[in-house]
Amino acid sequence: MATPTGIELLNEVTCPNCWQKFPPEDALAIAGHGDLMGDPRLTNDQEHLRFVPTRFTPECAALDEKDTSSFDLACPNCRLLVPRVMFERRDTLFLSIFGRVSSGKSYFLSALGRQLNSSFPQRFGLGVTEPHSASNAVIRDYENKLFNNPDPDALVDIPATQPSGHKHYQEVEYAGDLRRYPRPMYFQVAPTGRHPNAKDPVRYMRTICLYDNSGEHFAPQWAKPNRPETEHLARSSAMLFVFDPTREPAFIERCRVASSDPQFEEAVKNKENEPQAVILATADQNVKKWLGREIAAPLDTPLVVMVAKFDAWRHLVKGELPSFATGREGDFSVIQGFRVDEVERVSTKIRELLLTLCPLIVSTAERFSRRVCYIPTSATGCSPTMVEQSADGNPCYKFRRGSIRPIWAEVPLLWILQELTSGVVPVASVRGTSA
Ligand SMILES: Nc1nc2c(ncn2[C@@H]2O[C@H](COP(=O)(O)OP(=O)(O)O)[C@@H](O)[C@H]2O)c(=O)[nH]1
Ligand SMILES: [Mg+2]
Repeated sequence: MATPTGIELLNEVTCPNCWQKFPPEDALAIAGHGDLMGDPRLTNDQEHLRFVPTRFTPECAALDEKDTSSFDLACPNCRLLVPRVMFERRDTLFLSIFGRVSSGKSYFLSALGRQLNSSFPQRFGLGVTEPHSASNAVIRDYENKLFNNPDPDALVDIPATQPSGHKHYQEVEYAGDLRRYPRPMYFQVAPTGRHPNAKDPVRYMRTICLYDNSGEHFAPQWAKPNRPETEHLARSSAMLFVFDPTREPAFIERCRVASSDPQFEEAVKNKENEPQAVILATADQNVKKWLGREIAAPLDTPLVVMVAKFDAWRHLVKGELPSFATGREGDFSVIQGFRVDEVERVSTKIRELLLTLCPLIVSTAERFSRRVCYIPTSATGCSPTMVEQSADGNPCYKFRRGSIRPIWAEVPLLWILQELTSGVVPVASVRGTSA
């Protein structure tokens, strides 16, 4: 089916919230008029009313009962917003980020958002747009907090992700049963400028649908396979597990003296550092239950084990990380090539380190997926300072804005993109030149 604008539609749309499949003509419209607030099935009273559209503008926007036009559509099952890009005949990559509480997921997303707007276009000729910008409010807010304070001496932080609340989750009532869905974020990546495929951006464009989770939902007692908060993991095209060395006993032992990061000492005081392999193992079991697969058989879904907060444990791998792209630092006159071989060499090195310090992570990851890549990342490139103790007794960490410099924050996504697509990320040939 084609719309008047020539966009080809899917015969069947998959809702990125409840995963129900529906024909595009069954979509509900979301009212545009300010008086039509609240929908009987949604607990957030800031949501507009959903309705079956019967009248349209020439541009195909639905007209609500107050004659206000709106382009926003919703799923007929869960009534949550489904951005128009999800109706288009185009490959969507679903990516899920998970890991324990405080492992650094929100900081990582903030740094990733930053790199998508800088490193992607500058180095790889990849333009990144937000096809539904309201859905990306959380990541933009994170990015603003961490990077956009004009005072380099300002102390900045990102408040912890709440396991409930409308900012990160959306609630739907099903005959008295309340279900909570993580709010997806949407990006579109397409070749631009000097990218070798820039002449055909539509062919190579990919929509990325990204889920951030509050860590509680991956604790074994919570992550039941029928909880919608975690179901999206089973639907993912690739998964990112954030592993936090500052909460892992073997790393703490090696780093508490050598590293200036206060998180190691804090973890010693805390005493309750449950091995993070438990979260990974729970996710593994739940995903395979969802998919009806045998627990012993690894999936083909790529899994990135992101070993976070690299700035705090970098001495364990003796030195700097190599460049993950061809070309000179800061020289954006030519398209750079992503050095997969170099990233995979680093992955082998990190795997060896993990095998020595927490072998269970490696065995669990490799039972989960046959395509695992171990990638060190740092969202900030520097350690935080503890500025105060919050009311609940937890420390409050902040970073000096001018000292924040992400390390390898875009590498997990580049690796996933080159695993799942071709012609999108320019990949370096083995000799180190741009392809
Ligand atoms: N040293 C260091 N600390 C980090 C980094 N990223 C996050 N943190 C710290 O880890 C804590 C938890 O991060 P957050 O992203 O909120 O964790 P989440 O619960 O997984 O979303 C924060 O208080 C930060 O101080 C990093 O790249 N390096
Ligand atoms: Mg968070």
